[in-house]
Amino acid sequence: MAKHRIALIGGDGIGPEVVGEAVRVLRALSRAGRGPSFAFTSFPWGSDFYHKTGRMCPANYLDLLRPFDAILLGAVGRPDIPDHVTLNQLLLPIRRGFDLYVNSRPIVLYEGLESPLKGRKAGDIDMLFFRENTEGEYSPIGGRHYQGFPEEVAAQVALFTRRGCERIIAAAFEASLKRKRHVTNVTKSNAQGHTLVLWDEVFAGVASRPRYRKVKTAKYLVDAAALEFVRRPDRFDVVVSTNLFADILTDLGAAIVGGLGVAASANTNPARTAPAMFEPVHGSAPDIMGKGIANPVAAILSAGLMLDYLGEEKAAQRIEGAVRGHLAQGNRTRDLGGTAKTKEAAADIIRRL
Ligand code: GGG
Repeated sequence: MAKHRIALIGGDGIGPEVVGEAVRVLRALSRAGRGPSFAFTSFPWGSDFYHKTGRMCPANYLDLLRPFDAILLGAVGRPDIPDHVTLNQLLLPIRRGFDLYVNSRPIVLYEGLESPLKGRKAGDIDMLFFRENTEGEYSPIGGRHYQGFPEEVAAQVALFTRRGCERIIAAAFEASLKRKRHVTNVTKSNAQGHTLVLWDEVFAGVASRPRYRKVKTAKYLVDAAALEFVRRPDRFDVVVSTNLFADILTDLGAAIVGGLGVAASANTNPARTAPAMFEPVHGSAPDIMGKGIANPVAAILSAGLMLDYLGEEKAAQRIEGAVRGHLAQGNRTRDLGGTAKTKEAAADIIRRL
């Protein structure tokens, strides 16, 4: 049985707690015989590391991570360090440094979860979001001038390349072939007449490929998409959008299916040129750090996405099935209306594997 080499970066806040539980689930799968086998290596990177060294991780972090098959990351960010430092020194450089341009985020209303949207039940909301992950509004291009003076200026370039647009949009179309053959383009090209007009043109080009002739498409401006997520979320199946828009919309997506506690994500490069990274969508939640009450489901589902990526489809299905059972019948964590502690929720999922 192949041993998958997994790098663990718990990071900050509740990150190490939920990654710890995801690892417990993975270990339980291994023990169950015929399951996948793992070699885990933990990296103590994050805000504590920053206080000791002045950096969130060593300068050669990409070299250290490159030998792994995948990375499982918890969360980054702590109130005593500016958020733009934590994010720009750990999470974003891994996404960019390994060219993990696809950030896929399932948004599923599972049985047992209550949507704040009236009358929505399990199965009514089931989308797969594709977030462009390496450029757009997150491009690290810009700067500040006249710092501290009244005339201070700041500029940040939202950089869109034809190649960058094409590859994420193509990834969304490719995924739609295994779903309902429907892709929604979320844009704002009425206001952003350069970058997002390019984005829309590239979308139209990909949509016209013979391979995707059976794929239906829809287009929403991001503000209208936010409205429709609340009014008619069943209209969406595969959705593709830019780095920032998709980040915001997938939080809204999480909110309509029970919250960030169940929102998983995968950062991948379909050419598999480097290790992919899997992480819950949520952040470090410093307000509940160390209390043992964080919801481990998003991290466990992210580990499931990792297994699927690693070719362990059956094991991935077992994780998803166990999580479904837990959410439908088990004692869930407080954010989902239950009383379970982090470890109890994970133990319930392990029992259901
Ligand atoms: N799970 C990793 C984490 O801490 N995410 C919080 C966050 O702020 N992410 C920013 C982003 O995905 O753009």
